[in-house]
Amino acid sequence: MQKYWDYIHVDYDSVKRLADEVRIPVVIARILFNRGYTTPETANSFLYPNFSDLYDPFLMKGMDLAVERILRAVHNREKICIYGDYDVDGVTSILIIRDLIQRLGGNASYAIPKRLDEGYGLNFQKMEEIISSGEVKLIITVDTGITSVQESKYLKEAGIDLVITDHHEESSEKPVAITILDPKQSDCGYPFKELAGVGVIFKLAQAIAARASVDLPLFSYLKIAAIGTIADLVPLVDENRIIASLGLKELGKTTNLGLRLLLQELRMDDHEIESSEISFRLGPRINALGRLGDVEQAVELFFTGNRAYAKEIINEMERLNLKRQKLENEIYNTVIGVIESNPETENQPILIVEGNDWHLGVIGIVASRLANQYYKPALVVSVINGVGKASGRSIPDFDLKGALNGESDLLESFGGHKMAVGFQIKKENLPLFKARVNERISNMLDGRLFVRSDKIDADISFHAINPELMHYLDMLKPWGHSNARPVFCAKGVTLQSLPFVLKDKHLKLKLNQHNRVFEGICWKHSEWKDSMKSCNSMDIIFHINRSFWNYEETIQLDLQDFNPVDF
Ligand SMILES: [Mn+2]
Repeated sequence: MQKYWDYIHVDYDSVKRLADEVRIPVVIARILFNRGYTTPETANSFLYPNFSDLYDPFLMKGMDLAVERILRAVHNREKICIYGDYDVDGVTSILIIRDLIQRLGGNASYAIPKRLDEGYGLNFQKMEEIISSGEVKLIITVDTGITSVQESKYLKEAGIDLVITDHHEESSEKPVAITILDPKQSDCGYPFKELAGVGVIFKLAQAIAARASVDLPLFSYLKIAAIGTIADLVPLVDENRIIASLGLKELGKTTNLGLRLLLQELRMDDHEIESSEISFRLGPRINALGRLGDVEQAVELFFTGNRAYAKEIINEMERLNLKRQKLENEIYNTVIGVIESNPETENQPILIVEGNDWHLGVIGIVASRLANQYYKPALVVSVINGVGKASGRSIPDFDLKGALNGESDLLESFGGHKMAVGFQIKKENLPLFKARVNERISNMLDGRLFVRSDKIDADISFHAINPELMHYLDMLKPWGHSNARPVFCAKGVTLQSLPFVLKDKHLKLKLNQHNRVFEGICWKHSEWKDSMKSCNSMDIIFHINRSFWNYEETIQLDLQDFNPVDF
């Protein structure tokens, strides 16, 4: 696949000045510069995330009313129902707000719609259940609700108050509610728009802590908020960086029984937790319950004091996560087979694949793997009883929702955002839909294809890779959306010994530059072996990682690409 090495160009004198003023190595200053932190003030607040740098929660539109209504409900002993989304962001939001209400002396039940049967947002069936119970006086939504206009009117008629907290984009009409907390509302002046749903709930907790007479464990909430924030893939900058960074530092020390057992099970309890462990280990296990099982168990895990029950839930998470992987791989491998036997798909600007009765809980993950593998937007359609249900994922800088807007006349339902979409389509409309989408995107791209580019932060010499550099790189963590692992380039590198293939797919090597040697790894690129062996030397681009083996820590270069140099 075609790939570009794309240097981020910065002015050397300005970088040097920043390095001197903040007292950091030039290469670190350069990375900060690349990410837009070009002044000592912004660089320092990035390097030292601080609780006191969090904004005043009352800057968020509607916060006063939300705090007042919740405290009144607790005071009057009204029954409260928390209504949350079925993903990690939703679950962690429920954990915080439910704990908070309990500490205030109130009583809150919670409800989560079923991902497959009920879908995203408030829904009439669940509202009906809550109304007919006859007890609930207040519903607080978390991570959802901003577009549930009809359902909100229904609740109002039934005499139930609604406080909406969400972080998704609003639609043309606002729901009817006591108040709406959502920094993405165009009339909300909150200084940071990119909070996760659980970030909004953390702001609500901060605000209630300021008004209530009960002490609230805001630092414990920060740990939970870090999980939801990282898992929801919001940009890890500004307030999200403070939440993720401070929360992760404390997470390993949690005293919550269920969480502690889960971290132990995942071997995440003996070191400072990395954001990637949340995205690839802890998050998927909570989501597995939402995709294939009963996500309410995830909430129960954090509230139970019963060790045996906690273990049972953790085992169920593990079982469903394995099942999820199996289903996902089956569909993925089928799709890869279809693509490889149709060479023309290589030249199409978007991948659209369909199959019968594919599990709806995993087609989104398959779409995201395809988008990454082929570096083009991918739509996976599962046809069930003549109706196609689709999930799509985009690649950076391409607005998939915008590109599909023009085809909505062919769709039965359609929602999403730039990076992810979901829709339903009648089976008979699929061929026309495919043809139109391909042509539309082709025209947008002027016949070219998407090209993956690796943005390189800085050139580095092997001699500059040392424990001091590692210390400063740690200060730039946690990595995530809008704060990617830095990519370095080293020139004229040679193989110290013959590379060997690991588990049939990875390549392990020893690399030498100016007589300094590092271990290197090429994940999923065992096919690089022959061309590496046959070149005199090469330029490489890589991440610098710590690697743990036998209680020993070494520095490992994680290769992203290489260019043979022959001279
Ligand atoms: Mn969310």
